[in-house]
Amino acid sequence: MSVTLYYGSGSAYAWRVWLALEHKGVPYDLKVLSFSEGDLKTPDYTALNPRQRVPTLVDDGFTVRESAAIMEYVEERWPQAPLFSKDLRERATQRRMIREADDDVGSKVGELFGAVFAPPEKADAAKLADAVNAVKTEVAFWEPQIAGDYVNGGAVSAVDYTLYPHLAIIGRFRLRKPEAIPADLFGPKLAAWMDRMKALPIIQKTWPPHWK
Ligand SMILES: N[C@@H](CCC(=O)N[C@@H](CS)C(=O)NCC(=O)O)C(=O)O
Repeated sequence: MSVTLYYGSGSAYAWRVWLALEHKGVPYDLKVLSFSEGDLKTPDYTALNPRQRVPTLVDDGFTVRESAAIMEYVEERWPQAPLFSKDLRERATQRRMIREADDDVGSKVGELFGAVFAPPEKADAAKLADAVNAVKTEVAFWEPQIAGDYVNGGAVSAVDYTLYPHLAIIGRFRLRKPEAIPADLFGPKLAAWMDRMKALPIIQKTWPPHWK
């Protein structure tokens, strides 16, 4: 069996797949691609992922792209250490959360990324404040949904592995522009969940290399 994950440091989408493989204890080869060196644009990588994005998973010659689809593939291919609930309705809720994490959290955090890392000539304080507020409004949706130590209750799931990478990058924004990111951005439950997630050995092991 040969499993290869094409990954890019700092990509929330690639990180969740790395977490899924680690969670399952699947042996894999991690290929770290560099965005700035053009590794995603090479003909070889484009053949695997015509959209030139990470992540891509290759399992014994079978290629899957799109991180949510990869997670579902990993779950079914290696059923040990489940990432999703066995209960139909709980699973539907998990999939809804994953979709919202990608579409709603991911897009708003992406806008904040653009505002925080804008070059000086494009820096726009009002746009930055709007982006912070949009993230604050979005994360408020999650505060009442934290059901226990992890988002769905007592066990870590695909939802935690999806949401955490989208939010962890905000720590990087804080390093770059401490004054722009309010201390109370996350509610108390979400903040405690973030700390719990960060302390997990699996998160430490997969921490984006260029953030260390
Ligand atoms: N919907 C895709 C999104 C993947 C994506 O946007 N990846 C970004 C990194 S976060 C990427 O590879 N961008 C290409 C680039 O920046 O050159 C998925 O879930 O896999």
